[in-house]
Amino acid sequence: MKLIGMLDSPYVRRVAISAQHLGISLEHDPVSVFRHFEQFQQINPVVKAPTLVLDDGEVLMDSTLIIEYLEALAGPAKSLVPSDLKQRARSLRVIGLALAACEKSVQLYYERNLRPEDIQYQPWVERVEGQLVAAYSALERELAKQPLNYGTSIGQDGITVAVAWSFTTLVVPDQVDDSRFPHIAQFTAQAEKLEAFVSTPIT
Ligand SMILES: N[C@@H](CCC(=O)N[C@@H](CS)C(=O)NCC(=O)O)C(=O)O
Repeated sequence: MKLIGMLDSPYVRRVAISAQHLGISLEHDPVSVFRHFEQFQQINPVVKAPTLVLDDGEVLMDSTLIIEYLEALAGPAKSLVPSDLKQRARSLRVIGLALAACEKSVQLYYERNLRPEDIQYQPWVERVEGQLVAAYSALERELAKQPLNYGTSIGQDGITVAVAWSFTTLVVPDQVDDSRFPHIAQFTAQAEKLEAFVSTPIT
């Protein structure tokens, strides 16, 4: 199976790290949705990263759906999401907040880097900035309430939180700082030392 997309995408990176923790080996092809648009189009006409090309040629997209497929392939014993319903709901909430933070960071990055300055719309920018801070504030409260599993027992919640924070601090560093979100920052610093993170560098 081939994972298409650059590791500076938090969505591609969470798939690559999750695959390692699920014990699944993926070939990685770092095709950029911007610099290699036409090459990407040949693989997936929608040009969305991540794209996963299965061995039989089937093409999947969207990180959450790809991870769902990889989870099914790995089997329930290796799952990165708890089976206990209460813990599962908590994990899904954390993942949802982290994915929202990724989405808002991507929107701000695109606004700043793709849209010409003279047609940027400040009320929209402020709305997105507010949503980004809201997502990280809620995550910070979640982590303060109950720490995330770490090390070999890191789950999909921990993977997605760490990937999101590393991405936001890389692309829109002015929006967040460690002192305001200490639990997230400390957790990410630890997670980034894990083998699957180190071997899947963001840049
Ligand atoms: N919800 C999707 C979001 C994927 C996404 O937006 N990826 C970006 C790269 S970070 C992309 O494909 N951008 C190109 C575009 O949307 O045209 C997921 O979880 O995979």
